[in-house]
Amino acid sequence: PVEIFRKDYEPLPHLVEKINMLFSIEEGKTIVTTELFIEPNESYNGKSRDLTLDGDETCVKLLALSLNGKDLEEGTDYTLAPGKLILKNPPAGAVLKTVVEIVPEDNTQLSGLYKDGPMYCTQCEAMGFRRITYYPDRPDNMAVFENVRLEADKEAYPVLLANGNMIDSGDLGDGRHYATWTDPYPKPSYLFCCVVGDLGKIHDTYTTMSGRKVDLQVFSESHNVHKLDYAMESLKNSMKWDEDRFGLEYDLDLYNIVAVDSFNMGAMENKGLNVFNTAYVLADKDTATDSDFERVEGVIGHEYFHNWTGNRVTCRDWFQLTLKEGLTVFRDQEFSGDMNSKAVNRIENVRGLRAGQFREDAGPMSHPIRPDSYISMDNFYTATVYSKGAEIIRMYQTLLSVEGFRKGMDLYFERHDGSAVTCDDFLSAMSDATGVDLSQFALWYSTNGTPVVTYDTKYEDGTFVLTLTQKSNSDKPLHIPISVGLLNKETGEEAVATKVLDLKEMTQEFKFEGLKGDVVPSILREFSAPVKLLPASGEEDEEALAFLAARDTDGFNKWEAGQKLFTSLIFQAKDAEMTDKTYDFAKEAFGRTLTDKESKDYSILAYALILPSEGTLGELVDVVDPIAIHKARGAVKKRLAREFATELKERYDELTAAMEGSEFKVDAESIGMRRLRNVCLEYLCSIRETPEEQKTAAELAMSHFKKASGMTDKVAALGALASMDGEGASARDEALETFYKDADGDALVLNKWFSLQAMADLPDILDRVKKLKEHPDFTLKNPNRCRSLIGAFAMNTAFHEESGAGYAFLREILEDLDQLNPQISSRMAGSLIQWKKYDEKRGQIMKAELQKLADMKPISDDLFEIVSRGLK
Ligand code: HT7
Ligand code: ZN
Repeated sequence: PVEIFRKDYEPLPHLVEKINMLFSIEEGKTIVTTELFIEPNESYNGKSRDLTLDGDETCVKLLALSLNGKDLEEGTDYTLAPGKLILKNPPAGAVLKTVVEIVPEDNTQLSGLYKDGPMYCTQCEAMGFRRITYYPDRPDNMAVFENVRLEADKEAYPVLLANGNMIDSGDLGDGRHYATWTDPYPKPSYLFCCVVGDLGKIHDTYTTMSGRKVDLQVFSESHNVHKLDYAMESLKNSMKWDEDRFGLEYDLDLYNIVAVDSFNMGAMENKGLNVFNTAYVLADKDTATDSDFERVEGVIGHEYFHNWTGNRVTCRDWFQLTLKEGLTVFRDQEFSGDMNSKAVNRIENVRGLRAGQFREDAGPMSHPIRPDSYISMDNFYTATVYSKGAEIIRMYQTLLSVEGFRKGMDLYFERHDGSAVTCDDFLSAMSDATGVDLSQFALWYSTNGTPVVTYDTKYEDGTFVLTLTQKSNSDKPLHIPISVGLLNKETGEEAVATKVLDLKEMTQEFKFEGLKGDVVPSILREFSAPVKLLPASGEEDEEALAFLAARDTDGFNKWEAGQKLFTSLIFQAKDAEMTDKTYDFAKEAFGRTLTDKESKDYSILAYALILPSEGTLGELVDVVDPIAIHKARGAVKKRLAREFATELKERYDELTAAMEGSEFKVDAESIGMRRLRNVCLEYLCSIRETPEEQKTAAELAMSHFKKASGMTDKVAALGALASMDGEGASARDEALETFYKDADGDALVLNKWFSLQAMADLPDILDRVKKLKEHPDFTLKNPNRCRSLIGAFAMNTAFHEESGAGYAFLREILEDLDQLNPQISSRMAGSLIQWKKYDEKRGQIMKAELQKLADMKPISDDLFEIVSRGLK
């Protein structure tokens, strides 16, 4: 495997400025013919004039090659090497014609052109185009795809789609037909797409802010067409939002989305032809949970927003990935916040960041948002590039204000529309548009790891002094925006409204004068920077946390204070025993939230009752004992459940009554009510010590299951039932069977059925998962199915069972999976690489399994990179 370095970037000596393509699709064989119009690249000042075309010879068979009508000779005119074709010194105005053969039916990697059920479709990001034909498959070659002609059997594949607009179509005789597409916007090969299949669709239109009518179509297999309406609604909302917030208008006459069952990631922003994993586009109340609906809205927005941040302005090279991904995640987060609740959205995003990105940044895959090297770029579509990248963009907005940020965005598009640029170009636009010096801020792009900010406080005679100290992997201090508000200790009133402090030194003092009395600081409001905030003393002031959990006016920090109290309590439960003092604070916060009848923000109440996840807790200690954390969290959960059993049931019943008879809706209030009621259910079902209690819990969950008004409640009930044993075992088995039957083969519902079982808290879970792996509905070939069973099991505490049987099981799966789909095997291997975080015995077993994978022959570059980093 070859490691590629950011520092080695060189422009291409020639650019393909225009391309024509012909796909002749037949069962078992597709012939791809291309014409590349090649010109010298003026920005190139290197020595070699040869042009390297990327091509994966393991799946692309070269049939013919000619330049300006003349057949080329291997050795004289070009050379072939693994992964490339080197064309000797092409003249200006050269037209290179290539003919290749590929077999999409054999493509299990789901990169390039592949077959999935009744359709052929492409996935080209990051380097899939080279699995279709020979081409400079890198983002700085932006070309006009002028004619893309698709030919296939008319009856089997009536729908022929590619980027842009269709300009011609017709019959070829002999039962075949064709369509020709053109895309006027120059684009890199990773944004190319075609889909050929038997699909149903829904159609709508959107009139843009300048009055242009755009046709919108969403395609899926015919039996799923009734689940496409929410995606269409979300698409129209996204289009309007981008106009209102950023003045960005859609630029083609047609916007197509296609739902695909087998897909490596969530979705893909191909110009004018997005491809979506069915899990992120199909949604109706009987098959999708509220979280699924939220995800559909977010991902539809995300891919749409890429049209400007990613497509119109793209990345110069793959090291700049966060330029488009961090920015677009930030945009989709802002969109979701505006569509629903800002505070809920922030809490959800930070929970995700801590569980995923903080963990990644503390392990062997830690890298800056702009990495310095890679072996397989697919491994760098990470939580760091995406979620931490979005936090960096959010910090620009916090530092420059919403208006300043908008000015920066406007300048960015003014300068770079139609080109492939770097993160430095983005920073310069932000800085030049606002006059703010961001040179120190640039360090965020090159610093890995999660910075720690410690705080110390002092109050004297009306002056409050806040001392902040930062520690990170950078030698020089980072520029960190810290949003702070002060609350009067006596009255709880806001003594100082939220203010952004520029932490630019290693240690810095901030004074607040003229106060009328002592204050409680609310620091890092709205989570203004992706850092860990800790008291300098090492001891959390629990009184202050209890105060903030009750009275903070910042929704995020109010929630955060409660989480910190729960965290203290869980660690006390783990190490020795819960202290009365901490328990009382946590109890007060829990009770107040549970009985808060004023707030209609039910989602916020629900999140305030949920204990920090085991993953987040694991991040706070040097050595993780997953079983001990699981037990301690469970102990706190059960104690609170018993303490508040009456109130929990009251709240549960109240919400049931309030929801009864009302129409099913997917709006913030209805989602919040379901969320809160399901949290109450979860606590109530955790009381299962005695056979009597087991019966009561099973009855409650079973009735919840049977009366469920949609998939959200069904999943909540089955989630509780799946872990029941003893007197609850028969209810568990009955519910699982009913759920399976009701699914009636629906792929996304079956995924839930697999994952709920894989995540259950039962003693024999590994045996159950092994049995499920042999289930006729299980296959390693479908990434969603694979994630739903194997991925979900790797998140279960049982995965870490002391004998190491869980680790061995995963390794065996990875051995098979790597032969089929390296992108998925390398992602799943992420569960083994954190071995240093665990106790000696566990860590050594994990490491030994990693070593077995490293010794495997053959091994994909993707898996090799993860495993070898993991072993270091
Ligand atoms: N830009 C898309 C990334 C993506 C991808 C990357 C590698 C392999 C397969 C992939 N499918 C989609 C998704 C996005 O961020 O919008
Ligand atoms: Zn993206």
